[in-house]
Amino acid sequence: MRLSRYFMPVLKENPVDAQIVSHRLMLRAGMIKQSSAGIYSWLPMGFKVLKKIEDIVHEEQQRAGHMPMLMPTIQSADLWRESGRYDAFGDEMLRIKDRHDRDMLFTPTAEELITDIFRAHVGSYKDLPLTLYQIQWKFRDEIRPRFGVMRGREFYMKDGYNFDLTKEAALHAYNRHLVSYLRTYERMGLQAIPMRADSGAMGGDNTHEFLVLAETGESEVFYDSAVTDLTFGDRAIDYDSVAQCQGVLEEFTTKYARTDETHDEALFNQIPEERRRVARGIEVGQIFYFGTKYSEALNATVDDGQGGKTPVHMGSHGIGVSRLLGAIIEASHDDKGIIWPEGVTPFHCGIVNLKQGDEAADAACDGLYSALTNAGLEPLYDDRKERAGGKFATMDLIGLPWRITVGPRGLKNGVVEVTSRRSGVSEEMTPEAAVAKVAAIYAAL
Ligand code: P5A
Repeated sequence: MRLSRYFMPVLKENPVDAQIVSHRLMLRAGMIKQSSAGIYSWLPMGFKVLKKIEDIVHEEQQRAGHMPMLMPTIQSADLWRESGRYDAFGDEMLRIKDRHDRDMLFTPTAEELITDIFRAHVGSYKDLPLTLYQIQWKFRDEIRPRFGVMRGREFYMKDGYNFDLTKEAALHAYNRHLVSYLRTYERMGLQAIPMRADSGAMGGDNTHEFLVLAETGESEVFYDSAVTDLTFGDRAIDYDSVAQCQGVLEEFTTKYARTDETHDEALFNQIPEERRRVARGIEVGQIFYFGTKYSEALNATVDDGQGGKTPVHMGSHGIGVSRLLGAIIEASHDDKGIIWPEGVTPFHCGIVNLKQGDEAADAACDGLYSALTNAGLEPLYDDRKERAGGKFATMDLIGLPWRITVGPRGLKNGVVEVTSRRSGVSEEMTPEAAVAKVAAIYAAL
């Protein structure tokens, strides 16, 4: 993409109403525009990152054996009356009436609807286990929408639902989700720590939230600093293996890590003092096992193979896809702007032409652009007639992990400059070597 043709309405000034850095940077980089409180338009660059995050979520869900589908955003109130949550959800639910005066709502989550689909089509234990998921817009009429996409009213969520014959099988689904979430967040360059939490409106006793540590986080968290040493890495895991998933769960959840809702001061004080941490975190996901709560309420049963009918055991599992943009920026920025992790960057690298209109510089940039594109990468070429300082400031603000700088002086010696956004370190090399270097970095992901 040529920057001269791209719609990226960068703001020069700091927006006054944005209280946290991720919100400020998303507005300044022209990624989002507020349309009303807690509701945003996703401008091309914001949309691109949203899609990259969504792609990672899809890949990791399907790697774990979960099936993608899509449910409507507008639902009938009837199902929610059946489960008892129509009233229980309270003012957070956006209630709508259609022209026939029927009660409808904008989905805040979809346990009821998926259970209705299940009961209509699945009747036998032989069809289990089953895990379905979607990535779909949700609406919660939050009392205090704030921090941009972090606490929106309209937000994008991956929501998955497992159906199993027994509690043991459903707990395996729970563990499998925990493992796949660890992988998912790491691919986005994030450390998200599973912490014991409260199940709130979803119900059930088993639940973990995934938290990214950040001073601006809305949750207060308490943990043993040893949990931050754990990484999932690229270990091979068989998602069907009960033992393997259980092993990872134990590794990642045995040490003390809890949100304030479940914090236990006496237990916390058993951790050696130098490892006790009280901090803040951003909740980027949550997994639940709630047994037969919805299957009993909505009568979702299967024949158990022994002549009886039994309600299925269920859980649900959410990832805050749109919130993740904010969380990633909170975890990865400096005073000049965003620093995208390679896994989610909107463009793989920037090309800065120091002297637009100079024949050699223009030709070298065009050559780099096609070589990078041919290597399967997407460069953003700053071809504007602007001063070098302004071009660097824009690149630093939007945070592409790699920048190739091209100028007449370097070209005389046959070199361009490759700069890492994260370290700020620059290296001179031939244009061919620059393409090979950037291509190799992304090939290794
Ligand atoms: C799990 C999936 C659920 O809704 N039902 C289906 C379960 N869980 S949850 O914890 O309430 O939400 C899942 C994740 O969605 C994100 N999230 C939000 N993101 C932006 N703005 C909001 N107002 C908002 N509310 C929830 C969080 O990341 C949460 O973990």
